[in-house]
Amino acid sequence: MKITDATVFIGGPDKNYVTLKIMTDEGIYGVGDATLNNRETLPAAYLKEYLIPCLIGKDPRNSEDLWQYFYRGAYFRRGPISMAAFAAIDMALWDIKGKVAGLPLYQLFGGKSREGALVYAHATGSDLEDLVDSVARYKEQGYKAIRVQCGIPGMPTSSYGVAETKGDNKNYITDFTGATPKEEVWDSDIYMRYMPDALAKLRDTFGFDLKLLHDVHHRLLPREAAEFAKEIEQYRLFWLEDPTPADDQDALKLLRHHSTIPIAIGEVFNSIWDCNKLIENELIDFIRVAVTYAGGITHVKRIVDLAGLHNVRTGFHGAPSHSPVSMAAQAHLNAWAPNFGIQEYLVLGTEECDALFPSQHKMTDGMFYVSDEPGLGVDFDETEAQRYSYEQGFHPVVRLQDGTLWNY
Ligand code: CS2
Ligand code: MG
Repeated sequence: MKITDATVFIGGPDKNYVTLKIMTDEGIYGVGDATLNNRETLPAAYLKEYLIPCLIGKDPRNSEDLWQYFYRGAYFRRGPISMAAFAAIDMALWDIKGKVAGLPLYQLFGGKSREGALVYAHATGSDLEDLVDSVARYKEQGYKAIRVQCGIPGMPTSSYGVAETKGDNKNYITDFTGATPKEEVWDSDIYMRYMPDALAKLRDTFGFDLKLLHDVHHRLLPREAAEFAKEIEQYRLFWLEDPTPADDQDALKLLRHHSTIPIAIGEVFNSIWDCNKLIENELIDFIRVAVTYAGGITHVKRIVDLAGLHNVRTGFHGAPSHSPVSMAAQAHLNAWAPNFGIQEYLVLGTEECDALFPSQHKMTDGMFYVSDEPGLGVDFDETEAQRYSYEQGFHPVVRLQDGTLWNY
């Protein structure tokens, strides 16, 4: 079996999905995702200019050797752009492998460890009252786990993950179109003084059966993160996410001494080397890598297996920027992983999205049920794709009140 061609397309309904399609001489094709949010053209160029020419003529079933060929052959290793490009190839090769075998990918990983995978939605509110309404709506829809992000009184601009206007209950969209980044102002002290009472109000309103998650989004210093984690431990969050940047994998040691709150980190990581110390020292409870950002199924399976040795569960990233192709890959891993935790799931199922990426995967009542179609179980409609084109966007840039550049 040989690879004969491959194409890359950027675009989608309100999204710049980067979709790779690899064709073979037996008529079987595979799809992969290289959507690196707000930098989409870069993995697309890497694929078109460097990687696809090397794929032609190769046997698509040798996905491990091809992963090593691109990772070691790149010389300059790791980084989000190259790992997203490798990820797309890897997902497409696994898709082909599943189609050749006539099996859904979870069967090739070792079969199902569960029927449904728990997912969580993003509740958001410009103020606490708005957030309570948003949580109530998701609870009504059957979600058992909900992330809560709240507008903070006195914060100079809107905080992370917060609807700009009251009652704006669309899923928090992280794509910011525009020629340059929007600038936001952050104050950790204002946040740290307000959020504990907001979480207390949510527990008073919804009780403790509802799984609540909260994303600090890298905003606190390690010491602040330890103080904050200690203060909110009583509200029994399912997890506290990205309390402090983890470029320094030792940054969480202080927090772990002061709080038993479950910690989730990893969505910005792109290789096992970004998180192996966090996992081996059990400084986290959930690893948040995304199949697209972290080198594909082949590499993320390694991370999941390492995590499984150290009581760390999966909590794959699944923000609105994630393509149904990457979410399908994660769905198969979620069905298989013995140390599955939870899947972030922003309602992807719009009519346009389903038309562009037809699949039998189902999300209902806060649980995700993986498709039994061979391979990834998701397709890519090239005719439908002609409706879309790329629109540049940027993540916001964040500054402290004194102008210091801070973490978005
Ligand atoms: C967030 C993301 O979903 C999350 O946990 O951290 O939405 C993040 O803001 C975006 O993926 C950034 O592109
Ligand atoms: Mg996050």
